[in-house]
This record gives sequence, C-alpha cells and structure tokens, in this order.
Amino acid sequence: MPENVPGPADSWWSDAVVYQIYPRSFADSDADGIGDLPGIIERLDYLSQLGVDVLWLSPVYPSPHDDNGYDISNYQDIDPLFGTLADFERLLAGVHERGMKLVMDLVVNHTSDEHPWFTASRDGGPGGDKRDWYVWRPAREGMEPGTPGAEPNNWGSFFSGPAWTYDKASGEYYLHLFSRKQPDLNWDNPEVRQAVYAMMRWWLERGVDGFRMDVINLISKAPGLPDGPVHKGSRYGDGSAHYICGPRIHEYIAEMHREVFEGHARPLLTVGEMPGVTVEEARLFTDPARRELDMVFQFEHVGLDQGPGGKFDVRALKLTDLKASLGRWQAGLGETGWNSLYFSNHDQPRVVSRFGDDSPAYRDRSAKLLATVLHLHRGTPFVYQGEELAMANAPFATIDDFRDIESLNHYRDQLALGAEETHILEGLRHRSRDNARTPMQWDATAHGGFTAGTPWIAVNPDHVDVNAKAQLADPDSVFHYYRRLIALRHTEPAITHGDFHLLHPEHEQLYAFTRHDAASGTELLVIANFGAADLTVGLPHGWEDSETLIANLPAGPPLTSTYTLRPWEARVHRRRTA
Ligand code: ISL
Repeated sequence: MPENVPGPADSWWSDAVVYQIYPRSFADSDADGIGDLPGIIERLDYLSQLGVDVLWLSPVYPSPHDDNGYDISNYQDIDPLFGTLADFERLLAGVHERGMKLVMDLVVNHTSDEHPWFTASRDGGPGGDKRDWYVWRPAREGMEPGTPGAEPNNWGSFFSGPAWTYDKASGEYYLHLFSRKQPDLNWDNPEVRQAVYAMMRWWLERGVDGFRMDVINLISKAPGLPDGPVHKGSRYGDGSAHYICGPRIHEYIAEMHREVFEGHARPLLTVGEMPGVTVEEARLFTDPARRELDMVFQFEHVGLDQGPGGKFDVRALKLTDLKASLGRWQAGLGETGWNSLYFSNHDQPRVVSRFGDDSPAYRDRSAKLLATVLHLHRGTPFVYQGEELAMANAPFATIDDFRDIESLNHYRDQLALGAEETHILEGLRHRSRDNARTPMQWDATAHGGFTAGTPWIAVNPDHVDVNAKAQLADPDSVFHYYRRLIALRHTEPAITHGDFHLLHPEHEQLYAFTRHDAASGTELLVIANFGAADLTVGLPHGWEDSETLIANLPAGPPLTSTYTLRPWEARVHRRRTA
C-alpha cells in the first residue's frame, strides 16, 4: 500500500456508527402526516443521546414520490413536503453542533421522469441535445414498436414488468431498471457524469459530509444491452449480469472520486449500495489505495432466507448460512477493504421479526442479541430508525394497508398470473418494504407521537408498548443497550481493529467468534444463543476470569469450558493477551 494511504481501520469512520433516517416516517412537525426536516431537528437530541456519529438521510429532494423520493426531479433543492433549503441548513447546523455528521442519499443511476433532463431528452426526440443522457433504443428488430415483446431486450424491472417503456411520440423505448418513472441515466455520456459531479460538489460546498450512493454498481451497462436468461416462473429475462458491476464501473467510481472527493478538506464518508456485488469486487471498491469508495452495502446475507421464487418467497434462515456468509465477507475484505454492517434499512423487513423473536417474551432480548452480533463484527455498523427500539414488522391485513410501489406492483402482477391472494399477502407481510416504513414510535399517544394528523401509512398498534419515551425511561431497554453498544465502539480498539475468527461454524444455534487486537493486547469473545431454548456450549479455555464487556442478561456462572446460555442470551467478554 502506498505510504500516504492509510488503511481502512485508521480512517475516521472506522469506529463510527451511522444512523439511517427515512424522513417520510421519522417525525412530522406540520401535521400533514408525512415526516419532515423540522421534525428531525426536534429529535436531534434523541439521536445525540443514542451516541451515533453520522446521520444518513434517505432522499429529501423534490420528487413525484413514485418510489418515495428515490425518483428525484430536482437534485438541488428540498421537496416542500419535507421543508426548505433553509430548514436543511438549520438541520445541518444542528447535526454539526452536536458533533455528528450528515450524509445525503445520492440517487444517480436514474432520475424521475419529471426531471428536466429527462423531459428534454424525451421531448427533444432522437438527435435532440439531451437524447443521449438516457438509454433510448428502438424496438426489437422485426417487431412492431409498442407491442408486447417488442421491447429492445428482455430485461425485467426490479418493480415487476419490463425494464422498458415505449414513448409513442418518438417511437423509441427508454430503459428503467426500477419503475417507469425512474429512467436510467446514460453514464457512458461524459456530460451526464460531469453534471452529476457538479451537483455533488454543490452539496459538499453546503457542508454535507458525504453520500450513500443508491444502486451505484448498476450505472455501467454492458454494450449492446444483451438479453438475459429467463428463470423459471418469470416472464422477463434477468439482465443483472449485464449491469451489476458492468464493464466501466471502476472507471466511473474512480473518476467520481477524483472529480468530487480528492483532496477535500473535511473528512467525508462514501458508501455505495451494491445489489449483487461479490466479495472480490467489494474489495476493489473499498481498497483505499484505489481511491474509489469507503465502504459498500452488500446483499448476500439479506438474501439467505429467500427461496427460488424471489424476494417474496420466504424461507427460514439457517444460522450456519448467515455465519458462513458474514464470515466470508469478514475474511474477504480483510485488512484491505472495509465492511458496512447492517441488518435493517428502509428496504428490508424489521430484523427482530426476521432473524430474532418478536414475541413479547423475547423481543427485547433477541433485538439486543442481534445488535451485539452485528456491531461486534469488523466494519461500520448502520442502525435503521426504530431498530434501536426493537420495532417489529407491521400487522398488515389487506392490500389497502400497503403503500410501496414494489409491493403493489407485485400484488397486481401475481393476481393477474392467477396466484392466491392469501398467498401473495403472506409474502408481502414478511417481506414488504413497508414493514420498515411504518412511522417511528415516539410515545404511547395516538399515532405514536409521530404526527398530529393522519399518517401516510398506519403506525404499528404496538406503539403503546414499544416506544422511545418508555425506553428512554428504562435503563434496561433496547435503546439504552444500543447506546452502550455504540459507546463501546468508541473506546474498545479490538472492536475496530481486531481480527475476526469464527468459532463453531457448523452449530445451528450458536453464533460465536473472537476478535483479537494484537496492538492493544486485547481479545474479545462473542457468544450468542439464536433460539428460545437453553444452549450448552463448549468454549475455548482461558475465559474463566474474563470480564463482561456487555451482555443482554445479568452474569450467570463464570465462563467455564462448558457454559449454558439462556434463551437469546448474548455476551461479549474481554481478556488481556499481552
Ligand atoms: O428492495 C429491493 C427490491 O426487491 C431491492 O432490490 C432494492 O430495490 C435495491 O436494494 C435498490 O434499492 C435502492 O434503489 C431503489 C429504491 O427503491 C430503494 O429504496 C433503494 O434503497 C431504486 O432507487
């Protein structure tokens, strides 16, 4: 590694914890039922008390909200739903005053179809000035434009249906990997890239501290846009091999780094969201010597409980799969790259319902266990709003309870294909992104204290028991456990720097590993019982007199070579090795 490039574990963010805010569902100050920036400002002390270092805001830019703001129609303003640029400045100042940083969501694989770039591209027609800013193609050869199957290739969109929409006026199709209101930008056009970099610099000049980059590994498409294989049960081809980490991806990310981040005075954070990224690719993206990104979100571990029928085909998670996957990422990025650590975000079901046990008996305990296991891995942990309260999946009853375009399209298409409604709803109940998007539960009052109006999506009725106010008052709450876990990361070098060694990889109920940091002469032992039954396990020798660093239950007997963990018990022990 060149001398002037620090290793990832020496970077400012190596002991940081990031908190994701989904503004629409965080706090509503003006009673329109939708969260907003002044609402976030009112809750900054809560976040500061939790002790997180960085806030990541999901998109707050002007948008027709076809995909809740991931369809941006103006990159350099704030949607009136959320407030104004002046509110944004107050928010940023409030974040910085409290010693935290603020990271924006950068959505540049696509824009909204209402973005002036796209309307110019569409209305200018073939040969127009901005035509080449998006991906336009004629119908498949020999086919009548606009008829079924005449799309330029067979790719399906992430949100059901084809990845192409026909524009009658010009007789061509535009590509959209997501909704038809999210046309893909053409990154092969250097003008597009420069326009994006200029916009990013504008936000950095306003004082933001970095970007979370939406599906950034999809921006380079294979030349010719070849058809993909058609998997069983699907009407469309899977084009992912032609756009996941496409041929020019590293060139574009490195260029972005040079044009936007290189030599910047303030410490910044860049994290690329990367569906389908492999460990090998992630290592290239996050190797500091290559000057691309600080870290990436990978998706392997959140696909392990998915059957062959896709994301709504729910399977039980095998703990051995989770350990093998996360373990492979720990080893694969090693000393060279850097992991981001997450179980939850605005696209994933609530983790306590998914990998834990959300029954009253074990909800809090299993939420604390999941946090312990995740945060003790090597990497930068991300907490999604409400995770620190053990918020659970919602009791959605009918399709009218859902709001997300992905869920609604899936429901419509599956019904049309003849699937049973009860079966479709069952899949949605487990997997719909709306599970993560029900409003923050601030207190036990109507709508959980989220809004004085009618919330855009129902608040989970369990807010009467599960809410921030109750948890702030209870030193044993999930909130205070997260607070202690986050604080530990700031003081315990073995959490940041220690190597990772998985124990008992074949065990179906025990998640155990050590973290050894030679420099500080410390070793940590993490043991967690993923289940509601007692679990007697064999431990390595030498931990008998170790101290408890953190645990979700009061100490039991000393850690001897056989130890019985109680249901959903998680413990972290520390010993000196030098
Ligand atoms: O949840 C998913 C659909 O099954 C994921 O595939 C998701 O679409 C993917 O992770 C990309 O997510 C990001 O880009 C999308 C947006 O809808 C998500 O909210 C965002 O996180 C398009 O911008």
